[in-house]
Amino acid sequence: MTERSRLFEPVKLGDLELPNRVLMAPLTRNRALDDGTPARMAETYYSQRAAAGLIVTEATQISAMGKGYIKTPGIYDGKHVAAWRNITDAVHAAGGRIFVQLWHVGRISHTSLLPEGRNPVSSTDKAADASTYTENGFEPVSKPDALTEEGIRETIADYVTAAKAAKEAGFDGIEVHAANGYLLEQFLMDGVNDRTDAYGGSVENRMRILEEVLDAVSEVWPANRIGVRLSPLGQFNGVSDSDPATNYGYVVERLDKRGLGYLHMVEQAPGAETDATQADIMKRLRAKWSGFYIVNGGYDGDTAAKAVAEGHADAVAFGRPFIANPDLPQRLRSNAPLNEGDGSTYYGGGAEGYIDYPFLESGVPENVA
Ligand code: 8OZ
Repeated sequence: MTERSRLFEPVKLGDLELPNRVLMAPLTRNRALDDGTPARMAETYYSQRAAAGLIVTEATQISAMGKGYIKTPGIYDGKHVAAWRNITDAVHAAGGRIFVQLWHVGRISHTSLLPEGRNPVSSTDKAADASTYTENGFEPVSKPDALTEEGIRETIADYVTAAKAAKEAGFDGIEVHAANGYLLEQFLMDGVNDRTDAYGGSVENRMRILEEVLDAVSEVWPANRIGVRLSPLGQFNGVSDSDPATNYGYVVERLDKRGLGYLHMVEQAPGAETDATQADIMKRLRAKWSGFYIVNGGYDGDTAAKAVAEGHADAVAFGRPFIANPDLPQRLRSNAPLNEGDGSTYYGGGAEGYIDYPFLESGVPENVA
């Protein structure tokens, strides 16, 4: 077994000092108000988890058009900012650090979730083979309209609005969600993007919107406070790419030139086994990144420590284990048993399964620096 202590060596992420390499992955929990204001109890939820080296919030829509599920939070108006400010204050008071994940779902939405019943937008006008949660339960997503170039410009402006709101709300940084089948991945992946303009065709063109989003939010945040999340092997939400090694090789090389805070790689979907070919692709992509590298997907304490010890990753983001174990770093450090998560309360509901998972000893989060 690799020494678990490798996970508890402090590390610099840009100018931020992380006390450990056990990070909290973004986790959709569907407990926000209908207008996108995070619930009050999110202050408790996030501050309970402040021992994470870094918290990345649940995916948070940058605009009303960026929403794709019921009860997800937003970060684009004053009400959102005020509620998030209370959350970031609570996390900071508990000794933590927190980035907000900026999200636009693209075509993974439903007309009933969008302003004036509008169609979702995407790189394409073809509907995804996917479903989402609406007021009527789990429903197939609606057919999107392909964004016009003007629509792309408006969307980028929405990212800037959200990036500014994130600053006002007291976040330590932002993560641009370009993974898991949502808008930016709908552009990146050649199995979805069927455009013939400057935003489709070559991988250079397909990543243009991501580059423009990053250029735009870099006017608001220093590059080292901006992370990007990718899922090159992802097939979630109806996406596919014919050659992730080559296409994402290009994407990672280009992103590496920006001096970003980090690259956050979703290496595998929950429950999916990565085969040798896929593991090899992820290794090759990793080798193209010179900055801070976060991995996510199916790690436990031992495999995470090994990834850090071998230099595969600087830090490991844990998702489900952090839902059920607010003191996950302490538990991994002491090899303590983990609480089991209750899948029926992952998405939606109240305090149960959200802020009532027990700590090891006391209810007081303690930093593991
Ligand atoms: C689970 C349910 C709904 C959304 C992602 C934002 O996969 C999500 C998500 C996950 O990135």
